[in-house]
Amino acid sequence: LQTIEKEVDWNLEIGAITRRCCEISAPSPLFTRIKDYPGGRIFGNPLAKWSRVALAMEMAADTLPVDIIREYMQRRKNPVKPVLVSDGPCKEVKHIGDDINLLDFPAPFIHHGDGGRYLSTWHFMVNKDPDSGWVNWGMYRQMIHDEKTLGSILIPSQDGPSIYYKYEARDKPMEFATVIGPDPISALVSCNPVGFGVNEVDIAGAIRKEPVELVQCETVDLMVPAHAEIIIEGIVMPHERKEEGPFGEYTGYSAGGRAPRPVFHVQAITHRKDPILTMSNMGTPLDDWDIVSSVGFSADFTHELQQKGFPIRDVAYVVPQCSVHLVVVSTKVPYAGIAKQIASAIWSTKGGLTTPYVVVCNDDVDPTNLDMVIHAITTKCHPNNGITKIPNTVGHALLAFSDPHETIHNIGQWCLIDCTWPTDWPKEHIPTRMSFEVNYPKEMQEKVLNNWGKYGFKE
Ligand SMILES: Cc1cc2nc3c(=O)[nH]c(=O)nc-3n(C[C@H](O)[C@H](O)[C@H](O)COP(=O)(O)O)c2cc1C
Ligand SMILES: [Mn+2]
Repeated sequence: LQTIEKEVDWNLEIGAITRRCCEISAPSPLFTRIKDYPGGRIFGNPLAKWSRVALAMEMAADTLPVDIIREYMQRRKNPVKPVLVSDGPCKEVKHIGDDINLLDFPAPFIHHGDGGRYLSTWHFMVNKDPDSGWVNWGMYRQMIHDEKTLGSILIPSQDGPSIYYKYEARDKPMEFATVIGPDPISALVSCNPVGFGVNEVDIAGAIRKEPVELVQCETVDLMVPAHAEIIIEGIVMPHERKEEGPFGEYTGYSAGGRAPRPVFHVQAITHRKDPILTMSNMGTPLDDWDIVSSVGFSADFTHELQQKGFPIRDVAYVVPQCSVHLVVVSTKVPYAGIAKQIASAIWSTKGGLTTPYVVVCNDDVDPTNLDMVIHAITTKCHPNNGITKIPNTVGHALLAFSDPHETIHNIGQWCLIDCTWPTDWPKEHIPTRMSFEVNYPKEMQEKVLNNWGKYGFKE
């Protein structure tokens, strides 16, 4: 943590500082003097480093990403129900009705070229399925339109948005609550594609090893974490749209363009005394998304593939270099076609919808080792037979490679990069890896290692 007492401008300066912090792996900044906002505070890049996730999970700060993911998977197996409380810090100050002004918060203008000031970039939206009463948590950016309304991109394949479109089909308004400054684990889980019908709050409880305390909202029939910094409550009307975007996105580009999108009407704001506005700065790696999606997607895909009985070794949503759009699975290959089967299983999950590239390797490849993965792709993937393209699948408006038509219609494109040796090749046709570990007899390896210093090498 780096407390910044020098006055900073909400207009681009906070954005530029938080972006640079991501890129040079600097401490998370806490801004305590913000131009035009006496007393206002902003906390940036909450989980943009692996050490912060480790600390949030009460593990040693230097825990390796692969061990964080394994621990996460382990804890995820035992969901912990929330407990309901009657009051909490998020209720210290209440603004209802005419007393609401979103511009009272120092929402930063984050990237040059953004469509406006984004108030919600480290938060989650709570909403309820009208059929089952199930409640979803999901992090979806929110831009300030004016004192009392926000705008957001509601991508239909996402859980929270799909609920909105159900209300809209019935011509009904939808209640929402935005939770800004939740505990770090609840924020992380709200970014994970846990799937429709699964309670993010129970998974957050599992990872925290302690239930989340929930408190009733003032004006909508929803519960929110009692310890959050700021709660925004209101409704989204059916069919109403207002121009929103673009926004500097997780893909590392400005994305989504400016388009008519749903409008969030605010009815109440409650917050702590002197609340801290939390924010992330999406852009080129690493940022908070790279970390939280590495943890969440890797865990979800592993869970899915293990459930289906695939003989996998490890799954990495490209940990820890940058986790956008590519998953690597290393597996045993007991029969022909397993790579296609694994890719199909991944694409059938919620997270698979935003994972256009699936790389499948034999189990001698450590999927968290990018050098090995690139070596496998360039040497083992047959440029003609090894690549399977699935055209015109599910996509969304933020994918940088999409053409204009695909962007508007949420059309995706998927690609399997199969780096496993074909099972129908004669054994003698399969090349042997020429590496110290694989190629040389064990005795020779030991001899060389034992004599390493004697040869004159320092390391
Ligand atoms: C800072 C940040 C902003 C995000 N904004 C959006 C967004 O505007 N729209 C969206 O569909 N997903 C967004 N995401 C990704 C979702 O949080 C993620 O896909 C999550 O799985 C959604 O929850 P759901 O699976 O319950 O729909 C964002 C993630 C982060 C970290
Ligand atoms: Mn969900």
